[in-house]
Amino acid sequence: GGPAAVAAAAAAGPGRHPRSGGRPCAAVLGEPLPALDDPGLLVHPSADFAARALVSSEQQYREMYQRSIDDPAGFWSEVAEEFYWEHRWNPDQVCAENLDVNKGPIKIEWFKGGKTNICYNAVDRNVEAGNGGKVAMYWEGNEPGQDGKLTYSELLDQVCQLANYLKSAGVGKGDAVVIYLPMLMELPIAMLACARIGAVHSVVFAGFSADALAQRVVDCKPKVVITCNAVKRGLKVIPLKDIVDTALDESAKNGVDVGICLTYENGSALNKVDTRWKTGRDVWWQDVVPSFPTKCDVEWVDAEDPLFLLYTSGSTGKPKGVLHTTGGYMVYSATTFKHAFDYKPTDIYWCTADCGWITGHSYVTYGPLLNGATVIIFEGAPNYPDPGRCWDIVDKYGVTIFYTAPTLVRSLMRDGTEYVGRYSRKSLRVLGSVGEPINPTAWRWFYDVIGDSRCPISDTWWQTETGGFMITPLPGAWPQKPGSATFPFFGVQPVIVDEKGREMEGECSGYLCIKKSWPGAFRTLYGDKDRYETTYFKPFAGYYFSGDGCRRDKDGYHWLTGRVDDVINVSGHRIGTAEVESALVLHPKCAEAAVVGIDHEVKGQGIYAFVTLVDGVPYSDDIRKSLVMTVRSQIGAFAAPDKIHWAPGLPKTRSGKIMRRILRKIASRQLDELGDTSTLADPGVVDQLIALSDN
Ligand code: 6R9
Repeated sequence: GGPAAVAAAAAAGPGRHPRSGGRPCAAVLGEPLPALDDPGLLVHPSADFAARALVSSEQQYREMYQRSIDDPAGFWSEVAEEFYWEHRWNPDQVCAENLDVNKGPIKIEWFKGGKTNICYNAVDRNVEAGNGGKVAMYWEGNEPGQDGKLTYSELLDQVCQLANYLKSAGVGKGDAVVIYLPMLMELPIAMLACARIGAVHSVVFAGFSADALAQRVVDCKPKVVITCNAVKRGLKVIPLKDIVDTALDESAKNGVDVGICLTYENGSALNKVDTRWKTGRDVWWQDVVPSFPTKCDVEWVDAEDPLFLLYTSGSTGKPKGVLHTTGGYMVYSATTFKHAFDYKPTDIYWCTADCGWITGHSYVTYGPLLNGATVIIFEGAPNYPDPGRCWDIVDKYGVTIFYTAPTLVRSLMRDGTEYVGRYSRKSLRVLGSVGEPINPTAWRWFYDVIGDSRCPISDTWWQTETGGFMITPLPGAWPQKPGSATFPFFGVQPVIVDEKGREMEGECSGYLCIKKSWPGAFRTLYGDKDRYETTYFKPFAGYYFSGDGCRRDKDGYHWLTGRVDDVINVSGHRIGTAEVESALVLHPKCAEAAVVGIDHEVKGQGIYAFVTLVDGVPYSDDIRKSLVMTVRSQIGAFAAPDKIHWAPGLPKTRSGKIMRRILRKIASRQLDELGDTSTLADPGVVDQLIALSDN
């Protein structure tokens, strides 16, 4: 692999190679990618849709795209002008960057010298423009019939009250606030309140376990943690406050004492009296926040001041705190939202993602509100009380843009069209997909059945690190190919490189990198600049390395083929194999663990764990269950292994490196493709593992 690969291997830590999954040519979910010259492949937007679209032809896109590449400063300045800046950026510092580790430290800066506030732009600006009476959010609870809404004026009042409370609690500019909430309106309210006063929010997905939450709290040392007492998902009540209590005890043992836990009473899930309470630290949201004034001055912050931290998985056990700043992220999340969904002020927009992930940051909260859109916040589970719930919600609110993940599409596809047919879905206009490659079969079902072959699908490729869409259809501008994310967004220069980091032209397949920065790019990994540079910029000097494989066809369409590092994508959630391994080996009976991803019909990928037990411990179903429990409590239920494969020994090289390539083949039962096993210290373990496959 050349110097780049060596650097990357070093970055990934001992015994790991970032591209050990290396399968940039792989098909998605076992489905072969369509033949490149298949004429039936193109799916055109209707003439009517295209005629009304913001970008209505490939020609128009090409001109705008070319301009964005030839004159990024001019292009992005014009976009930035659409927002309110308390102080304009320095015209000669629209963008300053160095993406080449050989030329010094990595640096990305946008709109330097500018002062603004994203909360002001997302909320106040809409009220001041006369749209205070427009609904900003509809909230749909877990139970059908349970709902609420907030206009932009009401949202502003609530954000201000919470912002004032936070200030009174001693939270100031640059302080961290951890938010551990389910999909209540209070979640985006909390994000916006932090942004308003210049505090840095770190939302932790409320499906993470106490240990995972504690780890994040210890890393970013928040002044306040915001949570609620409980949430109901489907028929299950999840006592979030108990989880937070455990996490905060754990953090305190690690030297991080959080002084205040602001707890929203989610009465429909659990009442006050049944909620565990620590007097002195815990405060009921409803007891304090409503008494604060509904006006709160905006803290004007520098374009490059941090906006939020969001932890994501990488190749090693420790989650990475991806840091986004204010100005560039604001401009980028807003403009990508507008174009990729061809947003119109009359749209009703629903993104099913949770605000605990980047999709919920950029495309539930910031992107839509910056455009003055009406968004739906859904607390429940998409198949509760039955698999028709999504379409019930679509009809109830007249949803026009529906943005979701392939895993949900596949799971609803499995439940059959009967539930879909009960609802009209006539309001739908644009569909969207995110989180993992969408296999052509799921794409067709989404398009034909959900969208009645009427709604273009925006298959948006992007990452926590990129802040916003990178490769995405503009729905009215060009025909789509089911399964392809199509072309780059304005200002984005994707390149496909080979092992040695050489850019490939035309039809090709390799590692997806980005040349030049874009406004939404993350600026660092919190507290770990070294890891930032080593993970993303050292593997291929001069480029941002995405960790994904990609193929480009002869028409220039991009086909994402999945991660090429040790990250598994389960239902659109990124999970590091090392994280799961670290969790497993915490089990007292587990000696060693090796985790690989396997194709999974609904989740996209499933987690397959090989474990060796400590000497003399026999494998049993109880052990299996408790191993799975360990992962649930270390990370969260969503990371629970789908399969535990007991391994008396693991295939290792003579230098002790686990050969994951072989484990992947055994896990997917591709036994005739094991390849060369002669370099193993003990080739016999392979046969032994195969023999134990069905245990
Ligand atoms: C937004 C988000 C990022 C990883 C990324 C890639 C996969 C996301 C995709 C996609 C193919 C798409 N991914 N969208 N792969 N097509 N439309 O999901 O962020 O959680 O950071 O995950 O997800 O593998 O590298 P994040």
